[in-house]
Amino acid sequence: PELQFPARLNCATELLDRRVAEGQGDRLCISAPGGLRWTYADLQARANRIANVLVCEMGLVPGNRVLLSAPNNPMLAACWFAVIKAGGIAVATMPLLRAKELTAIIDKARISHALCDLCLAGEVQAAQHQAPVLQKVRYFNHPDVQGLEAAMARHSDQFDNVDTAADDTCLLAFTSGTTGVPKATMHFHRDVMAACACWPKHVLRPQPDDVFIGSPPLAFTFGLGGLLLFPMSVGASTALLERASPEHLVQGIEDHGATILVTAPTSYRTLAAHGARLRASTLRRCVSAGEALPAATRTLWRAATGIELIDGIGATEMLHIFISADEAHARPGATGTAIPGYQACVLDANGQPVPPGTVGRLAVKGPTGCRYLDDPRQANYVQNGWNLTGDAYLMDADGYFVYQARTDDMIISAGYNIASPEVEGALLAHPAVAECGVIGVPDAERGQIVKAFVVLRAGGGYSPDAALVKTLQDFVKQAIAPYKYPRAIQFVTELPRTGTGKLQRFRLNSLQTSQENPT
Ligand code: 3UK
Repeated sequence: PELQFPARLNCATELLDRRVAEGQGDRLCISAPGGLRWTYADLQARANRIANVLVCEMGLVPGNRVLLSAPNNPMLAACWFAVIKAGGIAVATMPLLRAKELTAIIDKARISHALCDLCLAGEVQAAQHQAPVLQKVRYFNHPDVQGLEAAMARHSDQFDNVDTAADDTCLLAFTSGTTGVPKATMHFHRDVMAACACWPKHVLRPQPDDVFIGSPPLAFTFGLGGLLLFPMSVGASTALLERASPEHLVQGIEDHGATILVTAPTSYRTLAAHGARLRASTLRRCVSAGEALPAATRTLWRAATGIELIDGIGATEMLHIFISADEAHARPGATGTAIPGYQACVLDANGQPVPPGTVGRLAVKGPTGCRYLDDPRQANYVQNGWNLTGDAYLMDADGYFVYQARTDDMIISAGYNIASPEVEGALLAHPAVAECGVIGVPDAERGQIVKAFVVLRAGGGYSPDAALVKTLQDFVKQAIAPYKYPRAIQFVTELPRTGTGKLQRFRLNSLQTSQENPT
C-alpha cells in the first residue's frame, strides 16, 4: 500500500490538535507517577504555551533546531509538541549524556535553542560553554520565576501551528552509536505519520482504551513512537516513567493500569521474576525491540506471564519498526515478516538477492528511510535505494526473517562463521544463565575463539567454577552445532549495556581477565 500525504502537513496538528478538534480533548493522554493526569486538551494547552514562549521570548523561527533533554516525563512530551508546532526541529537526547557528548550533538546539529529538565542543568550548562551556537536555554520542572513554567503562565494557551511542508524535517535522531561517532538522522513530518500508519496499524493495533508503559527514552525513536506517538495516534494514553527499572515498571503497570508494555529483551528477562504480579495485573500485550529476542526469552516470558511477546526490528535510520509479527504470527527465533508498506530482502556482498535460507545482509525500503545529516556514511547505509541496516539475516521460505548478528559481530573461528547471538540464545536456555554476551577473542591456532561472558542467575545456588563451565559448554553443544560452543567462559556480575538496553559487545573485551579456560 502506497501512503499518500498532503503537501502541507504538520504532525503535531495530526497527532494532537486533531484529537481535540474531533472531540477527544477530555480523554486521558499522559499519566505519570504522583497522580499526574493530562488529557489531550491539557497537553495541547501546555504545548501551545511553550510554543508561544519559543516564538515570542526565545526568538525561534521555523527550521531552528531545539535540544530537548529530560527523563521521560510529561513536560518533555509537551516540549516535543511545542517545537513541532512552531516549525522547529526536535533533537531529543538521552538523559544520561555528559557535557562532552552533548557538545558534539549541539555542534553537529547546529542547535540554537534548548528546553531541558532542571535536573540535567549541570550538563547542559557545561555543554553551552563549549558550544556557543546554543543561544537560548530554558529549564522546565523549575519552581522559580526564570523557569519555563513561569514563562508559560505569561502566554496564551492558543497557538496556530506553523504551516510546514510534509517533507520538512521535524526531528533529528542520533544513533545510539554502539561503535563510532553518533550519526544524526533526519525525519520529516510525513515520516512520523508514516510510522504511525505502519507498524502500529498493522501489527500492534492498539485500542483507544489501551494504556502504554515502558522503558525506552523518548530520545530514542523506539520510545518516541512506542510510548508517545503511537498511543496518541489512536487516542490511547501513555504512562511516562522517569525511572524504568524492572521494579518501577511492575509498580507502574499496577499503578497506571497499563495494558501494553514496551521494552527491550534484557528487561523481559529480569521482569520474568515478577510473573505472579504481572499475571494479576492489567498487562496483556508486550513489545520487544532494540536487540534480538532469543527464543529462550520468549519462552521464559510466556511461562512467567502467559503473554506471547511481539518482536520487531527497528532502527533510528528507519524511524521505527519494519519487520515484526503479532502474537498470533510469532515464530520463536524469527523477528517476523516485513510489515505492510515495507519491503525487505537479504543480499549478498555484491548486492544480489540470496535464496531463502541463506544468510546475507538485510536490506529494507519503505515510506521511511535513512537520511544522515551531512555524513559520508549515507552511501554505506543506502545503496541502490535499499537501506542496509548492518544486520546479517536469513529469510525462510515463508518470508520470516531470522536474525543472525550485526554484520560486524560475526565471529570467524577456524574458518567457521559463528553468530554471537546464536550462542547467547543457546546459553540463555540454561537455567543458570541470567544474561550473557559472546564475542570472538584472538587465538593463535583458530584466528578467533568463541568466548562467553555469563551472569549467573541470582539465588539459583550456582557457583562460578570449572564444573559449571563444562556443564554450559556441553549444554551448548547439545543445542547448536558443536563447533559453535564457547571455548572460553568468564563469569561476570553484569554486562555493559547502552542506555537503551543494547549489549555493547565491543566493551566485553575490556572485561577480560587472564584466567581463561580454553578447552
Ligand atoms: C538492532 C534488533 C534484532 C539491529 C529501534 C525499534 O533499536 C532501534 O534502533 P537503533 O538505531 O538500532 C538498530 C539496530 O538494533 N535491533 C533492533 N531491534 C531488533 N535486532 N531483533 C530486533 N527486534 O541491529 C538494528 O539494526 O538503536 C528499535 C524501534 C526504533 C528503533 N530506533
